[in-house]
Amino acid sequence: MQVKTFTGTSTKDIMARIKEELGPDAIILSNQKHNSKGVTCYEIMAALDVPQPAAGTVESVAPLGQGEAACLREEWTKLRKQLMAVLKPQMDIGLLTPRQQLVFEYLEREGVKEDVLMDLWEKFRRAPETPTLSVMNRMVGVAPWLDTPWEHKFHLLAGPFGSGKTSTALRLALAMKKTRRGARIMVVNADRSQGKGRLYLRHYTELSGLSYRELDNSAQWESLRRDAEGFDLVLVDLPGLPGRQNLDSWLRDVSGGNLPPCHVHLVLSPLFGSAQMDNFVSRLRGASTASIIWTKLDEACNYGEIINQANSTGLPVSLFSVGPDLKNTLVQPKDQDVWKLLLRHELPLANN
Ligand SMILES: Nc1nc2c(ncn2[C@@H]2O[C@H](COP(=O)(O)OP(=O)(O)OP(=O)(O)O)[C@@H](O)[C@H]2O)c(=O)[nH]1
Ligand SMILES: [Mg+2]
Repeated sequence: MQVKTFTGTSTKDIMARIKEELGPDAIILSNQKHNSKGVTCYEIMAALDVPQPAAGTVESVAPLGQGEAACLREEWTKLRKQLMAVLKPQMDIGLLTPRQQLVFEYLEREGVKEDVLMDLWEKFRRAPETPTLSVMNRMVGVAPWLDTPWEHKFHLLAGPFGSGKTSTALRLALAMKKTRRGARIMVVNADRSQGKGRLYLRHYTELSGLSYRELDNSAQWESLRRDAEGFDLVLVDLPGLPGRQNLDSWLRDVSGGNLPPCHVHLVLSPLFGSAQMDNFVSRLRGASTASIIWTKLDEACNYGEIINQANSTGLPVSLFSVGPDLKNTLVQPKDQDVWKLLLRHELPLANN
């Protein structure tokens, strides 16, 4: 059995190191908290019941298959639960200021996950004098879509079926046309299903004087970069991916490896539960993922997933969608919008 003691000032960092060094099979033997010169330190002893490879043995590390990755995730979820069971009793809410306590209770009610709350608890404890909102602001990044200097002109909108990809692509194209006078915008439909969405997108883009293309086969994907030469912005509406498909491998297959450098924006809605959301994000997220667009905020009854996904992916929020209509429903996030939504259920105001 391999036993190791991990120390640090943040339980979240320690958990991450345990996962990295010992893997998902590690078990927690003990957990202690010390105070040294006013600083709280944690000491967690973890063990792994796996025989060490004999000295000189070269281990070959094969890439994980999708099933194995899912297994690993499940194991890690179990380990995280065990860790939380050990650590949670230490998260004494009574040690926070009354204002911090109130915020804490609200976030718990919104479905913010325990490990995220623990991280916040630590931040609050370290900064009792700092205004609560400025501590919280560091938890969620924002990259207002229209004002962000994106590196590439190709933007792919990916998300679960019905999450609002097509309507967001159209509204975004219209908003860009309005704010960037003279910008040459192309809207691309990569959804091969011949449903209503395709007609809707074609109809409205053509009506608005925007360029429209369809990507039905790998030859069209191959010529996309050339076709888009005269354009400043290309918005690609992707289909939802069935079953266990993974976006990166799907894109590699359909484009025949000819995908231009691009940003992928995840179009998600808080209507999905936490486990489902984690599943979507693990399948859709890749090296090119640049932001999260949150849709259907008007229909949701809680918003904790916005914080959970910001925490687990590190991705900024780039847009909010607050209704099904074409007009006045797309909002660029500002600093406090996320917190107004979580603490007061106040929808951000659209002005497009
Ligand atoms: N209430 C509400 N409805 C929305 C919002 N955004 C989109 N919708 C509606 O959700 C439905 C699905 O939107 P689409 O844009 O077609 O979603 P999609 O992701 O392209 O769907 P598929 O292509 O079928 O996967 C439509 O009826 C939209 O009007 C929103 O912010 N709030
Ligand atoms: Mg669609």
